[in-house]
Amino acid sequence: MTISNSNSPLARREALANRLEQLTRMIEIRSVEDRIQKLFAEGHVRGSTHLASGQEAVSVGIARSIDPDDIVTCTYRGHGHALALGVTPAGVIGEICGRVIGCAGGLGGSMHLVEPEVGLLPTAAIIGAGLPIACGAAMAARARGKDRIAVSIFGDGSANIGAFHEALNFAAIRKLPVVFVCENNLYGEYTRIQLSTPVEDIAIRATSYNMPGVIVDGQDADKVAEAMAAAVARARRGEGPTLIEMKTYRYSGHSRSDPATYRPAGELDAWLKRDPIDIFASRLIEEGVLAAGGLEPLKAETREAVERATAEVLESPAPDLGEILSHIGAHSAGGDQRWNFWSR
Ligand SMILES: Cc1ncc(C[n+]2csc(CCOP(=O)(O)OP(=O)(O)O)c2C)c(N)n1
Ligand SMILES: [Mg+2]
Repeated sequence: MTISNSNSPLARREALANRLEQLTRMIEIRSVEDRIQKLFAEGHVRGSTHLASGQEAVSVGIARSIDPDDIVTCTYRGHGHALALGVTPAGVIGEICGRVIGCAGGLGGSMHLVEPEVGLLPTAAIIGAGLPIACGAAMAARARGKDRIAVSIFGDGSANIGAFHEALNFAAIRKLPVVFVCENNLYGEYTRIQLSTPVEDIAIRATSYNMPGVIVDGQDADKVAEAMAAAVARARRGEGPTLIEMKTYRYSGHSRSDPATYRPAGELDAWLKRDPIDIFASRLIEEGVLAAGGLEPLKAETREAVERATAEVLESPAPDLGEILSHIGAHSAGGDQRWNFWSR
């Protein structure tokens, strides 16, 4: 039995030190994404949503390598990162369904997940936006004499945005404690990487900014964590940023309206053979942490927990319209200090 069902983001984060919990969290992420897809079909979700099934090892590998006090920025494809960092399934599903139980009280929606307790800044729809913000968070930490680092997670397409280049340049010049993590899933919206990007490996761009550029098998949570540990240690030593490229793949289309018919035949099947949950489960069986045949019961147990969270969400009301103006500024009189990241 694991403690994934805890309602405390911090407790859920700390639980990730445990190998079985790491596997459970990857399964939880997959189950939540599957449930969100179904909630869409059932008409419970407004707008769009961007699933990251297939990329679970990146989320869990990162979350287990950093402290809850560190700061993370990511994008609309951030449900998995939020769960890995500690946001509860009800917090994520509730936010996507626009219910008060959601991690932003139902006001943010799918692309604006947030949890100050575990350092998750509000996720952003504007690609590349999180990179300079991570630099700012790192500068703030340094100015306050804190040991905190910032991690910015973004996609391969975002590596063609000006903010990517400005942020890497600035972080290198100032030796900022930032880890730039590019999730290279081969596509930016409906465009294959070769049609938008003249290099095969995003990591090579680190050379221009005189920082280490590392290519990692993003389907293997241990390899993700190993690369993260080196980059995090370098950042904490004051030696500056690292660019890590995670080679990974999203099983679904860009967003829920995209059937991904632009993918070459056989590509999805080839990636499914290197499924991050299967890879990690096999390793845990080898290590004796998981019983042979233990994966399916764990999946069933986790799916049930996600189902219970979904039921809780569907019982939760939508926020009052008047709430829209309630979190405009943490610094304003009566502002809710829970959202004031900068006082940390
Ligand atoms: C500044 C900006 N330009 C364009 C868009 C439209 N847009 C949304 S997602 C996307 C592709 C991003 O691809 P990638 O960075 O590889 O991330 P992925 O969706 O694969 O995780 C684009 C161009 C945007 N959101 N922001
Ligand atoms: Mg991409």
